[in-house]
Amino acid sequence: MCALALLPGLGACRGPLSALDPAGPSAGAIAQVWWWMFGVAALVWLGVCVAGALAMRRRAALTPAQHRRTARRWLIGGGLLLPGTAITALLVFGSPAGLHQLPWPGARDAGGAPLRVEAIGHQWWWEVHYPDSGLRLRNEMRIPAGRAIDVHTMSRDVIHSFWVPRLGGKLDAVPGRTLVVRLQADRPGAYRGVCAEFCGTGHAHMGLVVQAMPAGDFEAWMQQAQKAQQSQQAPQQAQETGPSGPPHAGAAPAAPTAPAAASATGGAR
Ligand SMILES: [Cu+2]
Repeated sequence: MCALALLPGLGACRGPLSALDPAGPSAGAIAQVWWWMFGVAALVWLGVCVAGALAMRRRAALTPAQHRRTARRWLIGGGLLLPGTAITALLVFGSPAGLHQLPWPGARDAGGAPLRVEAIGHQWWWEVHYPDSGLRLRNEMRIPAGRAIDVHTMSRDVIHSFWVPRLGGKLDAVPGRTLVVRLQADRPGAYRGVCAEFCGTGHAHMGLVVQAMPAGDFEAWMQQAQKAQQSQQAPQQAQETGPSGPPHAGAAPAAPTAPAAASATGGAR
């Protein structure tokens, strides 16, 4: 009854940072596993309640033979069958969900070849780099809706964790390593992301927004952003006399952050 009373609270599972409100196949696979685990855990909890009630019934004392038989049943049922079934079920349902988060070729590339984007963690902001175009954004990632995105995570200082709950799994950004997670947004919209690994005093404010756009709009934005970046870089290069260091915390790293062509993609939920 207590569990049933909590069911209305499940309405709170929706929201901009809820992994239970998926907006793409990668996040959907994770949510599916979560609901299976929730359902099975609820059944186990009910079973324990029933077993507890039965155990408290007044019963005649067991004979030694009955005691041995009961102990054997618990050993086989609770020690072998139950964990064996649970682990097998977890592998059957969990492994496909894990595969959804990996950059496997072919499986879900109906929207075209996966787009490679780099998410580079800094204290305390995200640098988003498009290797194909050289474009860089700050705390913002633009992607085409309906197309797989392979996010390569890295870090320039400490360990961060890249996570856009409604689009896919969480992945650490580790100094000296590059890890890859596949995201996808089924529909255009704005999806919030966070750093999910404590990385210092500014950690709580280390968020980003993923703007999923219609494919045509994304291409148009990319071309416009590249032109804007080139026009910005030209006078900068003329003024600079030394090598350019890393961008300071208050500036976007040589990148337009919000070209006008990419503004109408819907609001964050
Ligand atoms: Cu952090």
